[in-house]
Amino acid sequence: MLRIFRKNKKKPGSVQDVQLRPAEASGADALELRLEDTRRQLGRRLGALLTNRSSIDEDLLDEIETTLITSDIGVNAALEIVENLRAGIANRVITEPGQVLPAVQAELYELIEPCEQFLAVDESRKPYVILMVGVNGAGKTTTIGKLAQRFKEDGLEVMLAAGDTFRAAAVEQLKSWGERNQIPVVAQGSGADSAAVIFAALQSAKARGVDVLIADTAGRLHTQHNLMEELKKIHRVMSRIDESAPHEIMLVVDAGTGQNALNQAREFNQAIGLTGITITKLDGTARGGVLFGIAHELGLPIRFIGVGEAAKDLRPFDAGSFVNAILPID
Ligand SMILES: Nc1nc2c(ncn2[C@@H]2O[C@H](COP(=O)(O)OP(=O)(O)OP(=O)(O)O)[C@@H](O)[C@H]2O)c(=O)[nH]1
Ligand SMILES: [Mg+2]
Repeated sequence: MLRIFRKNKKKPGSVQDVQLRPAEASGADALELRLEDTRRQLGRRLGALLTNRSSIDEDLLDEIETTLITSDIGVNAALEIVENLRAGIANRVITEPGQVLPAVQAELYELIEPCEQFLAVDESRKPYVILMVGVNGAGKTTTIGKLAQRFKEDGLEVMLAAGDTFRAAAVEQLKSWGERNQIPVVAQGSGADSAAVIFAALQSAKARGVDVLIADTAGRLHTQHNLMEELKKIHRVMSRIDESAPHEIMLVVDAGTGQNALNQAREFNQAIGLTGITITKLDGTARGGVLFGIAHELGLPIRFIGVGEAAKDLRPFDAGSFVNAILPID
Protein backbone atom coordinates (compact mmCIF):
# COMPACT_ATOMS: atom_id res chain seq x y z
CA MET A 1 0.00 0.00 0.00
CA LEU A 2 1.21 3.47 -0.77
CA ARG A 3 1.07 5.87 2.06
CA ILE A 4 1.11 9.50 1.10
CA PHE A 5 3.04 11.55 3.60
CA ARG A 6 0.69 14.38 4.54
CA LYS A 7 -2.67 13.45 3.23
CA ASN A 8 -3.96 16.99 2.78
CA LYS A 9 -3.31 16.96 -0.92
CA LYS A 10 -5.88 19.06 -2.71
CA LYS A 11 -5.10 19.20 -6.34
CA PRO A 12 -6.34 22.35 -7.98
CA GLY A 13 -8.48 21.51 -10.99
CA SER A 14 -7.72 24.69 -12.86
CA VAL A 15 -5.83 27.90 -12.59
CA GLN A 16 -8.94 29.56 -11.17
CA ASP A 17 -8.98 27.02 -8.36
CA VAL A 18 -5.41 27.86 -7.54
CA GLN A 19 -6.20 31.48 -7.01
CA LEU A 20 -9.09 30.67 -4.72
CA ARG A 21 -7.24 28.21 -2.56
CA PRO A 22 -7.07 29.16 1.09
CA ALA A 23 -3.71 29.52 2.77
CA GLU A 24 -2.64 26.44 4.72
CA ALA A 25 -1.32 28.33 7.71
CA SER A 26 -2.12 31.72 9.15
CA GLY A 27 -0.35 34.44 11.08
CA ALA A 28 3.43 34.29 11.16
CA ASP A 29 3.27 30.76 9.74
CA ALA A 30 1.57 31.86 6.53
CA LEU A 31 3.62 30.85 3.52
CA GLU A 32 3.26 34.33 2.09
CA LEU A 33 5.15 35.78 5.07
CA ARG A 34 7.83 33.13 4.99
CA LEU A 35 8.41 33.76 1.32
CA GLU A 36 8.24 37.51 1.71
CA ASP A 37 11.66 38.27 0.19
CA THR A 38 10.96 36.28 -2.95
CA ARG A 39 7.48 37.81 -3.16
CA ARG A 40 9.06 41.27 -3.05
CA GLN A 41 11.62 40.32 -5.65
CA LEU A 42 9.18 38.71 -8.04
CA GLY A 43 5.54 39.46 -7.26
CA ARG A 44 5.91 43.09 -6.23
CA ARG A 45 8.20 43.98 -9.10
CA LEU A 46 5.87 42.39 -11.64
CA GLY A 47 2.92 44.13 -10.01
CA ALA A 48 4.70 47.48 -10.18
CA LEU A 49 5.40 47.00 -13.88
CA LEU A 50 1.74 46.58 -14.55
CA THR A 51 0.23 49.37 -12.49
CA ASN A 52 -1.14 52.30 -14.46
CA ARG A 53 -0.53 50.62 -17.78
CA SER A 54 -3.03 51.46 -20.46
CA SER A 55 -1.69 49.14 -23.11
CA ILE A 56 0.51 46.10 -23.63
CA ASP A 57 3.61 46.68 -25.71
CA GLU A 58 6.91 45.02 -26.50
CA ASP A 59 8.70 47.07 -23.80
CA LEU A 60 6.42 45.63 -21.17
CA LEU A 61 7.15 42.08 -22.32
CA ASP A 62 10.88 42.85 -22.23
CA GLU A 63 10.61 44.19 -18.71
CA ILE A 64 8.66 41.12 -17.59
CA GLU A 65 11.35 38.94 -19.10
CA THR A 66 14.11 40.86 -17.28
CA THR A 67 12.22 40.68 -13.99
CA LEU A 68 11.78 36.93 -14.35
CA ILE A 69 15.42 36.36 -15.26
CA THR A 70 16.71 38.50 -12.39
CA SER A 71 14.44 36.58 -10.01
CA ASP A 72 16.45 33.38 -10.54
CA ILE A 73 13.80 31.74 -12.68
CA GLY A 74 16.44 31.10 -15.29
CA VAL A 75 16.75 32.37 -18.84
CA ASN A 76 15.09 29.44 -20.58
CA ALA A 77 12.04 29.36 -18.34
CA ALA A 78 11.71 33.17 -18.53
CA LEU A 79 11.88 33.12 -22.34
CA GLU A 80 9.26 30.40 -22.51
CA ILE A 81 6.89 32.27 -20.23
CA VAL A 82 7.20 35.47 -22.25
CA GLU A 83 6.77 33.53 -25.51
CA ASN A 84 3.53 32.11 -24.16
CA LEU A 85 2.37 35.59 -23.15
CA ARG A 86 3.15 36.81 -26.64
CA ALA A 87 1.11 33.98 -28.11
CA GLY A 88 -1.75 34.81 -25.75
CA ILE A 89 -1.66 38.42 -26.95
CA ALA A 90 -1.54 37.37 -30.60
CA ASN A 91 -4.50 35.04 -30.09
CA ARG A 92 -6.35 37.82 -28.30
CA VAL A 93 -6.68 35.70 -25.13
CA ILE A 94 -4.86 38.56 -23.41
CA THR A 95 -6.29 41.90 -24.54
CA GLU A 96 -5.67 44.29 -21.66
CA PRO A 97 -2.90 44.96 -19.12
CA GLY A 98 -5.02 43.69 -16.24
CA GLN A 99 -4.88 40.20 -17.71
CA VAL A 100 -1.10 40.01 -17.84
CA LEU A 101 -0.34 39.35 -14.18
CA PRO A 102 -2.88 36.50 -13.86
CA ALA A 103 -1.45 35.09 -17.09
CA VAL A 104 2.08 35.14 -15.65
CA GLN A 105 0.77 33.49 -12.51
CA ALA A 106 -0.91 30.79 -14.59
CA GLU A 107 2.31 30.25 -16.55
CA LEU A 108 4.35 29.88 -13.37
CA TYR A 109 1.82 27.42 -12.00
CA GLU A 110 1.77 25.35 -15.19
CA LEU A 111 5.55 25.24 -15.14
CA ILE A 112 5.92 24.01 -11.60
CA GLU A 113 2.79 21.95 -11.02
CA PRO A 114 4.22 18.74 -12.52
CA CYS A 115 6.91 18.84 -9.79
CA GLU A 116 4.30 18.68 -7.04
CA GLN A 117 4.72 15.03 -6.16
CA PHE A 118 4.49 14.31 -2.48
CA LEU A 119 6.87 11.82 -1.00
CA ALA A 120 5.04 8.52 -0.83
CA VAL A 121 6.29 5.98 1.66
CA ASP A 122 5.72 2.57 0.15
CA GLU A 123 4.74 0.45 3.14
CA SER A 124 5.54 -2.76 1.31
CA ARG A 125 9.20 -1.69 1.59
CA LYS A 126 10.39 -2.26 5.11
CA PRO A 127 12.27 -0.13 5.67
CA TYR A 128 11.54 2.52 3.09
CA VAL A 129 15.02 3.98 2.63
CA ILE A 130 15.75 7.65 2.03
CA LEU A 131 19.29 8.74 1.18
CA MET A 132 20.01 12.43 1.70
CA VAL A 133 22.68 14.10 -0.40
CA GLY A 134 23.90 17.61 -1.11
CA VAL A 135 26.67 20.17 -0.74
CA ASN A 136 27.99 21.38 2.63
CA GLY A 137 25.55 23.34 4.70
CA ALA A 138 22.55 22.83 2.38
CA GLY A 139 20.38 21.67 5.27
CA LYS A 140 20.56 17.87 4.95
CA THR A 141 20.87 16.98 8.62
CA THR A 142 18.28 19.52 9.75
CA THR A 143 15.89 18.29 7.08
CA ILE A 144 16.41 14.70 8.25
CA GLY A 145 15.55 15.74 11.80
CA LYS A 146 12.41 17.55 10.72
CA LEU A 147 11.35 14.73 8.42
CA ALA A 148 11.93 12.07 11.06
CA GLN A 149 9.83 13.99 13.53
CA ARG A 150 7.00 14.34 11.04
CA PHE A 151 7.10 10.68 10.02
CA LYS A 152 6.93 9.77 13.67
CA GLU A 153 3.96 12.03 14.25
CA ASP A 154 2.39 10.28 11.27
CA GLY A 155 2.69 6.99 13.18
CA LEU A 156 5.68 5.57 11.34
CA GLU A 157 8.63 3.95 13.04
CA VAL A 158 11.80 5.74 12.00
CA MET A 159 15.53 5.06 12.26
CA LEU A 160 18.42 7.35 11.30
CA ALA A 161 21.85 6.43 9.94
CA ALA A 162 24.72 8.80 10.72
CA GLY A 163 26.44 8.42 7.36
CA ASP A 164 28.31 11.73 7.69
CA THR A 165 31.40 10.29 9.33
CA PHE A 166 33.68 13.20 8.44
CA ARG A 167 32.90 15.31 11.46
CA ALA A 168 32.12 14.15 14.99
CA ALA A 169 29.77 17.12 15.28
CA ALA A 170 27.67 15.74 12.43
CA VAL A 171 26.99 12.54 14.36
CA GLU A 172 26.16 14.54 17.49
CA GLN A 173 23.79 16.77 15.53
CA LEU A 174 21.85 13.77 14.28
CA LYS A 175 21.87 12.09 17.68
CA SER A 176 20.40 15.14 19.36
CA TRP A 177 17.49 15.16 16.86
CA GLY A 178 17.07 11.47 17.57
CA GLU A 179 17.08 11.92 21.35
CA ARG A 180 14.59 14.76 21.24
CA ASN A 181 12.17 12.56 19.33
CA GLN A 182 13.03 9.11 20.72
CA ILE A 183 14.25 7.97 17.35
CA PRO A 184 17.15 5.46 17.20
CA VAL A 185 20.32 6.64 15.46
CA VAL A 186 22.86 4.16 14.14
CA ALA A 187 26.35 5.67 14.32
CA GLN A 188 30.00 4.66 14.48
CA GLY A 189 33.01 6.77 15.46
CA SER A 190 34.09 9.59 13.22
CA GLY A 191 36.33 8.41 10.43
CA ALA A 192 34.29 5.23 10.02
CA ASP A 193 33.34 4.18 6.52
CA SER A 194 30.09 5.85 5.59
CA ALA A 195 28.85 2.93 3.51
CA ALA A 196 29.59 0.55 6.39
CA VAL A 197 27.54 2.65 8.85
CA ILE A 198 24.62 2.83 6.46
CA PHE A 199 24.86 -0.89 5.70
CA ALA A 200 24.73 -1.69 9.44
CA ALA A 201 21.79 0.67 9.90
CA LEU A 202 19.85 -0.94 7.08
CA GLN A 203 20.48 -4.40 8.51
CA SER A 204 19.28 -3.27 11.91
CA ALA A 205 16.25 -1.44 10.51
CA LYS A 206 15.24 -4.52 8.55
CA ALA A 207 15.66 -6.80 11.56
CA ARG A 208 13.53 -4.50 13.69
CA GLY A 209 10.82 -4.00 11.10
CA VAL A 210 11.31 -0.23 11.02
CA ASP A 211 9.13 1.65 8.52
CA VAL A 212 11.53 4.36 7.37
CA LEU A 213 15.32 4.61 7.44
CA ILE A 214 16.84 7.99 6.63
CA ALA A 215 20.57 8.08 5.91
CA ASP A 216 22.59 11.24 6.35
CA THR A 217 25.73 11.82 4.29
CA ALA A 218 28.56 14.34 4.43
CA GLY A 219 28.29 17.45 2.29
CA ARG A 220 30.15 17.21 -1.00
CA LEU A 221 30.65 18.91 -4.32
CA HIS A 222 29.96 17.06 -7.54
CA THR A 223 33.56 17.85 -8.54
CA GLN A 224 34.91 15.75 -5.64
CA HIS A 225 35.20 12.54 -7.55
CA ASN A 226 36.02 10.30 -4.57
CA LEU A 227 33.10 11.56 -2.59
CA MET A 228 30.70 11.05 -5.48
CA GLU A 229 32.07 7.52 -5.81
CA GLU A 230 31.34 7.06 -2.11
CA LEU A 231 27.66 7.80 -2.77
CA LYS A 232 27.65 5.13 -5.48
CA LYS A 233 29.23 2.72 -3.03
CA ILE A 234 26.53 3.50 -0.45
CA HIS A 235 23.96 2.77 -3.12
CA ARG A 236 25.64 -0.55 -3.97
CA VAL A 237 25.90 -1.81 -0.39
CA MET A 238 22.28 -0.90 0.29
CA SER A 239 21.10 -2.89 -2.68
CA ARG A 240 22.92 -5.94 -1.33
CA ILE A 241 20.38 -6.01 1.48
CA ASP A 242 17.41 -4.76 -0.51
CA GLU A 243 17.86 -4.46 -4.23
CA SER A 244 15.21 -1.77 -4.47
CA ALA A 245 16.98 0.47 -1.91
CA PRO A 246 17.41 3.39 -1.65
CA HIS A 247 13.82 4.16 -2.52
CA GLU A 248 14.38 7.88 -2.47
CA ILE A 249 17.59 9.75 -3.26
CA MET A 250 16.84 13.24 -2.10
CA LEU A 251 19.00 16.22 -2.93
CA VAL A 252 18.86 19.09 -0.46
CA VAL A 253 19.68 22.53 -1.84
CA ASP A 254 19.85 25.93 -0.18
CA ALA A 255 17.56 28.31 -2.11
CA GLY A 256 19.83 31.21 -1.18
CA THR A 257 22.49 29.91 -3.54
CA GLY A 258 20.23 30.76 -6.49
CA GLN A 259 21.47 29.50 -9.85
CA ASN A 260 24.05 27.43 -8.01
CA ALA A 261 21.22 25.34 -6.59
CA LEU A 262 20.17 24.60 -10.15
CA ASN A 263 23.74 23.56 -11.01
CA GLN A 264 23.89 21.29 -7.98
CA ALA A 265 20.62 19.65 -8.97
CA ARG A 266 21.85 19.11 -12.52
CA GLU A 267 25.22 17.69 -11.45
CA PHE A 268 24.03 15.41 -8.65
CA ASN A 269 21.27 14.12 -10.88
CA GLN A 270 23.76 13.29 -13.58
CA ALA A 271 26.19 11.64 -11.16
CA ILE A 272 23.89 9.50 -9.04
CA GLY A 273 20.31 9.94 -10.27
CA LEU A 274 17.92 11.80 -7.98
CA THR A 275 14.31 10.94 -7.22
CA GLY A 276 13.42 14.13 -5.34
CA ILE A 277 14.59 17.54 -4.19
CA THR A 278 14.07 19.53 -1.02
CA ILE A 279 14.77 23.25 -1.12
CA THR A 280 15.66 24.85 2.19
CA LYS A 281 16.03 28.35 3.63
CA LEU A 282 13.34 29.90 1.47
CA ASP A 283 12.53 32.04 4.51
CA GLY A 284 15.80 33.94 4.26
CA THR A 285 16.24 34.62 0.57
CA ALA A 286 14.79 36.54 -2.36
CA ARG A 287 16.02 33.81 -4.69
CA GLY A 288 13.08 31.39 -4.39
CA GLY A 289 12.47 31.83 -8.13
CA VAL A 290 15.11 29.16 -8.62
CA LEU A 291 12.44 26.52 -7.99
CA PHE A 292 11.01 27.37 -11.40
CA GLY A 293 14.41 27.01 -13.03
CA ILE A 294 14.86 23.60 -11.43
CA ALA A 295 11.35 22.58 -12.47
CA HIS A 296 11.89 23.78 -16.03
CA GLU A 297 15.24 22.17 -16.54
CA LEU A 298 15.00 18.95 -14.54
CA GLY A 299 11.34 18.32 -13.83
CA LEU A 300 12.30 16.39 -10.69
CA PRO A 301 9.74 16.01 -7.90
CA ILE A 302 10.08 18.87 -5.43
CA ARG A 303 9.27 17.04 -2.20
CA PHE A 304 9.57 19.67 0.52
CA ILE A 305 10.39 23.30 1.03
CA GLY A 306 12.13 24.57 4.15
CA VAL A 307 10.79 27.89 5.38
CA GLY A 308 12.33 28.07 8.84
CA GLU A 309 14.16 26.23 11.58
CA ALA A 310 11.29 24.31 13.24
CA ALA A 311 10.00 20.89 12.19
CA LYS A 312 6.71 22.40 11.09
CA ASP A 313 8.68 24.66 8.74
CA LEU A 314 9.48 21.75 6.48
CA ARG A 315 6.41 21.72 4.27
CA PRO A 316 5.35 19.38 1.50
CA PHE A 317 5.70 21.32 -1.73
CA ASP A 318 2.34 22.49 -2.95
CA ALA A 319 2.55 24.26 -6.31
CA GLY A 320 -0.65 26.30 -5.96
CA SER A 321 0.20 27.64 -2.50
CA PHE A 322 3.75 28.39 -3.56
CA VAL A 323 2.76 30.37 -6.64
CA ASN A 324 0.02 32.19 -4.73
CA ALA A 325 2.47 33.13 -2.01
CA ILE A 326 5.02 34.71 -4.30
CA LEU A 327 2.68 36.19 -6.88
CA PRO A 328 -0.65 36.88 -5.22
CA ILE A 329 -3.41 38.29 -7.40
CA ASP A 330 -5.62 40.76 -5.53
N1 LIG B 1 16.18 29.60 8.17
C1 LIG B 1 16.35 28.33 7.81
N2 LIG B 1 17.47 27.68 8.20
C2 LIG B 1 17.62 26.40 7.82
C3 LIG B 1 16.65 25.72 7.04
N3 LIG B 1 17.10 24.46 6.83
C4 LIG B 1 18.29 24.37 7.43
N4 LIG B 1 18.62 25.53 8.03
C5 LIG B 1 19.87 25.87 8.76
O1 LIG B 1 20.98 25.68 7.91
C6 LIG B 1 22.13 25.33 8.66
C7 LIG B 1 22.83 24.13 8.03
O2 LIG B 1 22.00 23.01 8.15
P1 LIG B 1 22.54 21.52 8.25
O3 LIG B 1 21.33 20.66 8.33
O4 LIG B 1 23.56 21.36 9.29
O5 LIG B 1 23.21 21.38 6.82
P2 LIG B 1 23.93 20.08 6.22
O6 LIG B 1 23.57 20.02 4.78
O7 LIG B 1 23.67 18.90 7.03
O8 LIG B 1 25.46 20.55 6.35
P3 LIG B 1 26.78 19.61 6.31
O9 LIG B 1 26.52 18.44 7.16
O10 LIG B 1 27.85 20.50 6.83
O11 LIG B 1 27.01 19.28 4.88
C8 LIG B 1 21.64 25.07 10.07
O12 LIG B 1 21.94 26.19 10.87
C9 LIG B 1 20.14 24.94 9.92
O13 LIG B 1 19.40 25.32 11.06
C10 LIG B 1 15.47 26.45 6.64
O14 LIG B 1 14.59 25.96 5.95
N5 LIG B 1 15.39 27.75 7.07
MG1 LIG C 1 24.91 17.56 7.94
